[in-house]
Amino acid sequence: MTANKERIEQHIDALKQFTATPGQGVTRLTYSKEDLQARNYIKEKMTEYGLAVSEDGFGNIFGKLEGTLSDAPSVIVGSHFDSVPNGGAYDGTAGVVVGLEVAALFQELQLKPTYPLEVIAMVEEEGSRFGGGLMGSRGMMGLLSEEDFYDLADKDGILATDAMSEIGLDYSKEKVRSPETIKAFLELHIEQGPILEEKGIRIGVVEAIVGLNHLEVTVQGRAGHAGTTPMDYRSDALVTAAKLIATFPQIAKETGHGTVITTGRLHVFPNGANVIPDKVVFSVDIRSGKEKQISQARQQVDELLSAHNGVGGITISAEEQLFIEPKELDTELRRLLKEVSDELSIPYCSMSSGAGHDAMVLSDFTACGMLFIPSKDGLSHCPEEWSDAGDLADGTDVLFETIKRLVM
Ligand code: HGY
Ligand code: MN
Ligand code: MN
Repeated sequence: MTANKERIEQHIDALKQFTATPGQGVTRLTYSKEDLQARNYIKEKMTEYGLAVSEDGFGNIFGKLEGTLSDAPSVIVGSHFDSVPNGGAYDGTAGVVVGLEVAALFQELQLKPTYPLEVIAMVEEEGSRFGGGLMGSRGMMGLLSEEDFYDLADKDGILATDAMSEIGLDYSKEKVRSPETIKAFLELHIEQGPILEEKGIRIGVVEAIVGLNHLEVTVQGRAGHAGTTPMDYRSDALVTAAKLIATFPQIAKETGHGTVITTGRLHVFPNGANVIPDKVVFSVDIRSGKEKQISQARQQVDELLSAHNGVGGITISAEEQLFIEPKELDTELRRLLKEVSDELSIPYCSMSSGAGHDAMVLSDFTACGMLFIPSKDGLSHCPEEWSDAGDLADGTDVLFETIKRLVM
């Protein structure tokens, strides 16, 4: 039985319509109108494929096919369905669509599993609205306390709980899932890099995922008139922020191959062309496959910030939003994914992930396996992000076969 490429394509095409920036990529922020549209579509398909649909207190969506074994742990397949601003149609969504396709194949073949099969669509993996990232999976595994969740607000001060109520979600529902209820988690994701395409290989079996450390830095200066304030009377927050950010590439280089540091988000206050910036808030995203390199880079960033703190009327503070060490994925699942790829004569290679994924959270609680499929030109987190539906179908076939062996 092979996956239905047309059905996969339909899901991708349908879901990419749910964007706040039509014509400029997919912007689907958590608990937004676009989230609700995608959520309703996913739940409708889950029902159509014979799954019992539920949502937890974070708004993660579950579609369950009961097994013959009562109270048995589930094999979960899926990914996240939120996006970065002006992102692509495949990041996260591809994994949810493949999960739906696996369920559709179980239905078509009238397979009754021994262990339950669950398809999952998680919220706020990107952290685009509420910061941090991996929120749905961290929350589900009890790593985000209820009070921290209730304090979460977006940059406009809208509470996550209010945003949930706005789209009809009930945040008082059960949030934490006990690890005993999960047998394994499998996620297909686009590679988001150039390796598979360059090698001409259609499947990547992920061995490990980089660790990451997210900070938010606030540089506080003093506002003033752009015309009347002499240069040596200024405490210009943006000039200092620019000096800090410009130093990061050097720090990354010094801490060794594979360390990357990115500032992707920056807000200037009050953001007037004729006003000396009073405050700048920016993100720092440090990653490496080696935990030691992350700590070294973080130490150097901290030293840089303190060297500029208190100089020329500027104060600097940093808040850590997330730290996750590098994760190795489950050995047995990696072996099984390779064995199945071989049996299906689908060429694969082993690789590690430079992107973070929900699997890195779940891997502390259950066996996790990940598959990559090629990204055209290695592009992702942009409207040009594209993957071939044929590769998605191949990935589905490997996942379907692997999951069958885990649940039957
Ligand atoms: O940032 C990441 O690596 C992922 O896209 N959230
Ligand atoms: Mn992403
Ligand atoms: Mn992703």
